[in-house]
Amino acid sequence: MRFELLATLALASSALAQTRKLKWFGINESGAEFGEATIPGKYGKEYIWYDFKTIDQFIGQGMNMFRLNFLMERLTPNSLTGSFDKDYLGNLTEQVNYITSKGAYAMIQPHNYGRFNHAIITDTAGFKTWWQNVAAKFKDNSLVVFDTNNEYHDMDQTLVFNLNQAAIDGVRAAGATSQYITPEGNSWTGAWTWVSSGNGASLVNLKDPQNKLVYQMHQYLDTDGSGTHAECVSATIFKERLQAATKWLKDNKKVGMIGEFAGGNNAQCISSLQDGLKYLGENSDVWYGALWWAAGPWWADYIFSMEPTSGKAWAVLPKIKSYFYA
Ligand SMILES: *[C@@H]1O[C@H](CO)[C@@H](O)[C@H](O)[C@H]1NC(C)=O
Ligand SMILES: CC(=O)N[C@H]1CO[C@H](CO)[C@@H](O)[C@@H]1O
Repeated sequence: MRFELLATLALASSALAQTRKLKWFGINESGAEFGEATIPGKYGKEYIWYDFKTIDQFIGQGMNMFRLNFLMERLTPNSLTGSFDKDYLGNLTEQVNYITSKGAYAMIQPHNYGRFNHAIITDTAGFKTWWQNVAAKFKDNSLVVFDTNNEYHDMDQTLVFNLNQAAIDGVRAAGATSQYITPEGNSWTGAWTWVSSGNGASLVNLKDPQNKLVYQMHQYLDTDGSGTHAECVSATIFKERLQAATKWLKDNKKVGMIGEFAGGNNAQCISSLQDGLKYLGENSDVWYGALWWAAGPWWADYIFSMEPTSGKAWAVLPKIKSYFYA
């Protein structure tokens, strides 16, 4: 009996390790974009990269995707089409190589809100070149995912479309053909406003010759959806805020992912997180997965910090991780 039980448990845990319900389960690694008021800033003073040991800890918890936050101005300090800063590119590359050597996905994510040096990017040709140059460095690594930009907002919708299309065209022109690309929308790419904001009607027309677009949306559970409060509106708010976007994905035969989500470590938020993740799993034909916001060495006592093992949200992980598995 005892041995049978152990065998059953061993089977259950190996099944847990093998059968993913959602393709992607991961986290935002945040720190290399810190200190944005100081460009370029110094490594270890204004900004920081990510600790490989914590990446191992997350992989040990079943995560398989890391969204690597960084700043475009630090990667190409002079202009969109300028040369790379060797150290910053070296650090980014080292992170990508470490993560993908473990079999996990690394998302290259300029945390720029559609801006460069604080001005909205209007040079779509330059943006295409930026992406072509960046993608050329990673074109042979199929575990890399390219995120066109973090959270466009307060921008002309046609420009947001054009920047996403320029990024896709730049990545493919670099010969990076096997990788997924995640377009993001205007209005902070919110899932709850994906249709009402006009993102859906506009971005449905993006074209990728490789057909590997995964629309990236973000969703927080507080009253204003900003992710700045530990409290969640209700135990079902996550699912409710995903419904219109889910319908849009299905109606248009697209796939999406939640690139940022979080809630405080309290009973209502935990219920809501579980309910929303369950809903994503039930709709895994159109949802590829979800990434927690956030980890990184400098978050201190931030409400959503999942940094192992001192982060306030580290204790949330065991309560949500099973929802990523069948
Ligand atoms: C990372 O950046 C630091 C300083 O910014 C630099 O000294 C170091 O060589 C970089 N690492 C790599 C692998 O390029
Ligand atoms: C929702 C959230 O936590 N947003 C944060 C994203 O990261 C930047 C800095 O990297 C913060 O300023 C935001 O508050």
